[in-house]
Amino acid sequence: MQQTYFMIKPEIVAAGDQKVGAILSIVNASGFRVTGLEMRQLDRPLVEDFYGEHRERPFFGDLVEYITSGPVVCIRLEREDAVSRLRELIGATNPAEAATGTIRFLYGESLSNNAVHASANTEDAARELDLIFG
Ligand code: FUP
Repeated sequence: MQQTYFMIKPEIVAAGDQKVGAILSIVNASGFRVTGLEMRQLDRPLVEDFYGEHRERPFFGDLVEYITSGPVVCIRLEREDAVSRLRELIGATNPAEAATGTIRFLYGESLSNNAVHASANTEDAARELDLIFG
């Protein structure tokens, strides 16, 4: 069993429970078990740390602004090969390039507003779960 971090981003939470519920249903139907779940508004220092690898990128300021703009749903997921399976399930970073049926294909609006986050690798999963859930 492996754990990964999944996050439903602010524009989806702001759109209401129906979209949040639909995304959780997709994840659940794909064999993931929810072992932690919390809706909360993340503060700026935490998000700057979370996305620290992008600190020097031109989009960093907007990214931090967006993720801190409203509540997100923070989720710990568990299944076999959870990290790579969840990345497959969410699709490419840019929804315009995401495979048909993936979560970003279905719910992403743009590269910056791409509905969800999933840890990129096992090291990031451990780091992100520790940052968010302690
Ligand atoms: P991902 O791991 O798929 O979430 O993608 P990245 O870690 O490369 O990027 C993190 C977030 O930064 C993305 F979800 C969206 C945002 N981003 C931009 O806004 N512009 C870019 O050019 C690249 C990423």
